Amino acid sequence: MKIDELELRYVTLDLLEPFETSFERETRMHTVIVKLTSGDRIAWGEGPAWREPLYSAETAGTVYLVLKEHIAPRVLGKAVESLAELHELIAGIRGNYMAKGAIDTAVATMLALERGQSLAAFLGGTRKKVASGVSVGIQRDDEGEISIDLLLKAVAGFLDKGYRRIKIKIKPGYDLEPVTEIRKAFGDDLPLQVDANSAYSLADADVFRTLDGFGLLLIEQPLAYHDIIDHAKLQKQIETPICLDESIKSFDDARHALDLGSCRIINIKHTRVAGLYHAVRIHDFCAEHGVPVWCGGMLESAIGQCHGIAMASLPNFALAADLAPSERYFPRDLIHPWIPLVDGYLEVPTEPGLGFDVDETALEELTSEKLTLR
Ligand code: OSB
Ligand code: MG
Repeated sequence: MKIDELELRYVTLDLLEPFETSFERETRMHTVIVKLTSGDRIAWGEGPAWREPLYSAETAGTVYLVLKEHIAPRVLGKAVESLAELHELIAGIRGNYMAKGAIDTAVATMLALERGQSLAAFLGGTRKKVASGVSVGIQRDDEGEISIDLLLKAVAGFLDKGYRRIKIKIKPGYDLEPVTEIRKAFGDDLPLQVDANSAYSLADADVFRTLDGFGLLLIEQPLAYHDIIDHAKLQKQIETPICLDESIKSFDDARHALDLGSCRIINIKHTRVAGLYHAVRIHDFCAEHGVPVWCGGMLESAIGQCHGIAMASLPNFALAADLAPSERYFPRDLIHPWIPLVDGYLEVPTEPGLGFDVDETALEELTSEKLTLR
């Protein structure tokens, strides 16, 4: 497959509701969409890095720049027959995982398309459907005060829609109370997990020891975004599995974390680890070591959701994903028709490539900057 042309687009998507984590409250998603042309075929990639470097060091701006200045010159005009070959071309570029993830997802989708395979089949997926979970942000009332009542209403609404698992965002001072209230309202059987997005330190171990009493599926990224040492110390002090998100940016990060006992579960976001190629390697390594993984999300567009669904069809994606239909996130999205939620599951497409049609009218309207490179 020859990489003939790359079109880069800086895209902003309004969120239906603000999404608040321990690190920010956002009303718009900023992402980069890549359109890859090879002969008469096109395939789509996404690098969903957000506007500010608050989740990781990357932003939509750096993803756009690195694709334009550093990745495109290395891959344009090249013949690429596997994801391994793509990653050889860009391996010299340090960091910039989401920028690499954007080209990786486009190339993976194109390779699948060329072989007449669905992206899921191309990656080695086996599941026919993926359980959909929902990540519920911190809720505020009209006065701007954090509201547990609104949180409980939001959770009830998602459970009504059929979502299979609830994850809530926590931060210091807002942790034991929301978990207690959710358990009171929905019972001990509700599959529930929490995500701290790096808001705590080892000095907060007591909070996590108390959370042990609530039967959580996992505690996601309690400590610093680059840490695996303190997480190992914390994991020794608590029963609930720690799940790493931000800290795992590469295969070696995953290997080191399992070596040290920093976590018992890994959240794989393919774009956080430079794309599907490394995501599958991490999946396989975790499977060999009896460590379950699940597919996280960045509130990416439906294009990125499709890449995630394909990845989450691999066998060791054992927990519900942070993947959901467009209606969960955006008033307008980039595919048409939207992915449906069926009894709390997302069906894995079997058509060649992405399995959904990109809505190029919506894409054009939501693009603030674009560039075609040959
Ligand atoms: O930590 O998992 C996270 C969204 C943006 C950045 C980081 C995270 C999240 C989510 C939302 O939790 C997951 C989703 O529904 O896409
Ligand atoms: Mg997370």
